[in-house]
Amino acid sequence: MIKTINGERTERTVLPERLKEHLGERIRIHGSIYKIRKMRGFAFVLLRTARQVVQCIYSEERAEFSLEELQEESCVRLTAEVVSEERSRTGYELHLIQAAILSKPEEASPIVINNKLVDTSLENLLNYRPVTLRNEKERAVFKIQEGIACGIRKFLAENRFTEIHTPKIVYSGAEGGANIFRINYFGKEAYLTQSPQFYKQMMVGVFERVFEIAPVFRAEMHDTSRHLNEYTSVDFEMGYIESFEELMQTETGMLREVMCYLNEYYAPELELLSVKLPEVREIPAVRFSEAKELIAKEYHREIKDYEDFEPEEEKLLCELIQKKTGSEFVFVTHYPSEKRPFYAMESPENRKETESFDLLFRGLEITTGGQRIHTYREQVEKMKRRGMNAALFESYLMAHKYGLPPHGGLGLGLERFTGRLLGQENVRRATLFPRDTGRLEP
Ligand code: AMO
Repeated sequence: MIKTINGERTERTVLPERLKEHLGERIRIHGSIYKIRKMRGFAFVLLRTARQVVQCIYSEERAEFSLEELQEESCVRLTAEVVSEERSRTGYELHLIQAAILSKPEEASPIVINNKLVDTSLENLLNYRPVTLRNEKERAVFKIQEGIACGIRKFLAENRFTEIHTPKIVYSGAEGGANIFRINYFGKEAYLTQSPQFYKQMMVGVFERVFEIAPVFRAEMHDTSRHLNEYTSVDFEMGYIESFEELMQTETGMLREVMCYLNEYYAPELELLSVKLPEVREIPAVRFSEAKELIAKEYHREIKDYEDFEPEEEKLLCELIQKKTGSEFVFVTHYPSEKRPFYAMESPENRKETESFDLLFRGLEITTGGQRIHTYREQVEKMKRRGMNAALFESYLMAHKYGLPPHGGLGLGLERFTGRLLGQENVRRATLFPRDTGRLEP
């Protein structure tokens, strides 16, 4: 390989996605040996490349090396001829000529990773993540997750949002509750951020519309199928809104774009995982109090908690809305003030409710959002009513004190959304290296 002065690489190695353009040619390609299947007189050798598994044929007549030199999970650079083959998934296959072995594994993988599915417990799947993720279907989950994030970025950039990067070590929690990680910051108490809430609001005063896709931390004490201790939060915040419904409209547009983006650029992974993407048309909206009553009436359930949903109620509501409207998404609006953080704007017509919403998708909350209080006086008063010491939040309240437009935003859990989209029950399956109460490795 020769590197030219302007940094372009000149080499004969062909990218796997361009193999089709080289039918009949002798090429070089690199990857890992995924699977060797010996047949009578020849062998199928599957080469795992960055995105696809390429079918190769080893035959003694053609190859200038012995099949014994190849080992599963060896990294290799192969020389081969690209031959048209209808029976192969890609429409071609590689006839092997030479193989340079770049590395060999010390041991065989403790878990079989080269079958269609990794047939093991969730525990093992996560314990051996660096290898189990090499399975074609396992890694496709995270390719799709990449596609979701790219679709979101594309939509937000096109709608004049500025991408920002806010600190993860913070002086205070934004979301309330006990689920905050404390850290020792040079002798001072500090925290890992629960959300970029304060900073995205401050940045509305700077850029008007901002977004961030970044990790946040929640010291959840219980192990559930939907809680992680570290997750990726997709946050946006927009200024000069006239009502919180604008936020819901923006999220609807964003989800529509994500589906288009996945369809356009991630078809191989969608097919591999047999994913049926939901149609995003108008998303129905129902007030929280009405939703509670609706579920109680339709399913003959007693309302135990008037302030929040039980997980089962989220499932039932989604089922009901889908039956009535065909939508797999539903916005629930006007959550009780009691349950929303101090920055939530109360509804002018009923101060016990907030100008806020959640988005539920296939039985699970994936987003929380709403309009915020934007005046200093109102925000400080609400903090006082809640028994908070506003003086401790002066650096946040500086934004309000020196003028902020009416604004609001939302936070979407990337892993929850990915998991629901792919029909997974446990959010850990949509997390590369999950952190939960019992897991700090790998
Ligand atoms: P909230 O705390 O509701 O709101 O979080 C927003 C979204 O983040 C996801 N989520 C989680 N995902 C995995 N594990 C967890 N432990 C976890 N906790 C939350 C959910 C949830 O809907 N600042 C507000 C957002 C805003 O108003 O802009 C916030 O963080 O999908």
